[in-house]
Amino acid sequence: MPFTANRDFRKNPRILISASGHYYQTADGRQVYDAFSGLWTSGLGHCHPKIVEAVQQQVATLDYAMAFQAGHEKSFQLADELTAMAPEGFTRCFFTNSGSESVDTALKIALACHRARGEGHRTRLIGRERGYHGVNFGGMSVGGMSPNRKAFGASLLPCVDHLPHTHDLEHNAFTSGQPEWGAHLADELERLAALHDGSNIAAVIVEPVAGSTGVLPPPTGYLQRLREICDSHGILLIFDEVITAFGRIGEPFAAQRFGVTPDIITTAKGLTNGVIPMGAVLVRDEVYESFMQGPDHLIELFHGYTYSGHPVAAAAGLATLEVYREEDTFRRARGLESHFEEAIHSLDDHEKVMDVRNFGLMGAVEIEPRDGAPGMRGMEMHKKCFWEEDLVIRNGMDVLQFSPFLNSRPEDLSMTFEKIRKVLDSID
Ligand code: PXG
Ligand code: PLP
Repeated sequence: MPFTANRDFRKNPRILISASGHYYQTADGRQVYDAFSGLWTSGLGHCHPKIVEAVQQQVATLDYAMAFQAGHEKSFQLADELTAMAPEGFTRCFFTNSGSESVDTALKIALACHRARGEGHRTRLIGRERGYHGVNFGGMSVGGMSPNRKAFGASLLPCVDHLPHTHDLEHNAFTSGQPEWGAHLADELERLAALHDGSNIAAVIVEPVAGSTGVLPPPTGYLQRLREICDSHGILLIFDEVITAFGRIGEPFAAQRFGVTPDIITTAKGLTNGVIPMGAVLVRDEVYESFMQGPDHLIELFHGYTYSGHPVAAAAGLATLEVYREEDTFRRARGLESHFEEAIHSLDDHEKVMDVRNFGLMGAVEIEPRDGAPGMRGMEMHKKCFWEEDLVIRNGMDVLQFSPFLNSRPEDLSMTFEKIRKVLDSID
């Protein structure tokens, strides 16, 4: 199983057999509330009828279309609709099957773009400590989650540096929204540019709000500062929006929420509401145009997946974007933020809680690790919530994470944190 303690899971498996709206049904016949909306994937709720229908129709009409040297209309239509939602200047996209593939695709586009522009010396990639960019070799190399890198240290990409992360409990504990402290940490990029010479750096990749490592909102001014430094050295800025895109922070993309426009955006998850695996990499027109040279009959970008732009995934994507529009999902999500913030910060006073942080509809509660057993209390919280409170939450070690539905009922947000308090009270 992916990122799961397999032997422990076997002892008492948590099996889900169906889902509808905001609930899963378990193998032992219970309805459990999903406070993580899939794995940050299913903001509209599960089995949305419009998306289900679109998938059913598509699979019976065009199940697969040769992806290299042929195509089908829905992938072009989805590309148009997707780039139309993006910040101005984004005109093209490339389809993948996951966030990890989106990240590796984006890094390859950045390197190949510089080369096509005659700047092949730009080979360095810069990520950030506590960044998560998926599990493929490129994403793992720029990522900064140490357990994911531990076994593979000698085989990661060369020429990679990491900015420091911005998480600091001494300055920022219990912050609502963006912390005031920490924008200066972006200046580390200037230091790396001075060390290597900025002209050797291809790209910087960051999550606008780090998700997997426990919801780390960017300090005020931090992303703006990264953009300025990238501009001054000709470095491409990549926002990894696998979690933050599609309304998770109240706009189509985090780029719009923060008013900072990157050069490349990676997405997945919410693109199809999690229904069919699909990701996309969006690029600014200048990036695309860099490739459009040489003879017409030759391939411009040597990259692609058998399932890039898969017809069934494209149909799911089109239906998902339509539902976002019809149900005014992103505005509704924005409207839930203050209630979510209040509900999650109701735990600020709990003796086992070290930090509570939130941005948009992303939240984390960091609990005191048990002496000598880091991660144990977090895992027990997950299990107790599942078996005793009919509530699905996610834990990364001792950080509890919350990804409420974009169309949550306010009372369910309150209920979630009332249950968390109860379980925190009862746990060792
Ligand atoms: N980039 C970011 C920013 C992500 O959050 C990926 C890339 C990789 O996507 P795929 O589709 O290859 O998994 C992710 C995925 C969690 C959690 O609990 C987060 C992710 C996946 C599963 C669980 O925070 N993020
Ligand atoms: N391995 C082999 C032997 C292949 O033939 C292919 C694709 O044709 C791949 C890996 C890559 O698979 P995908 O395009 O699904 O990523």
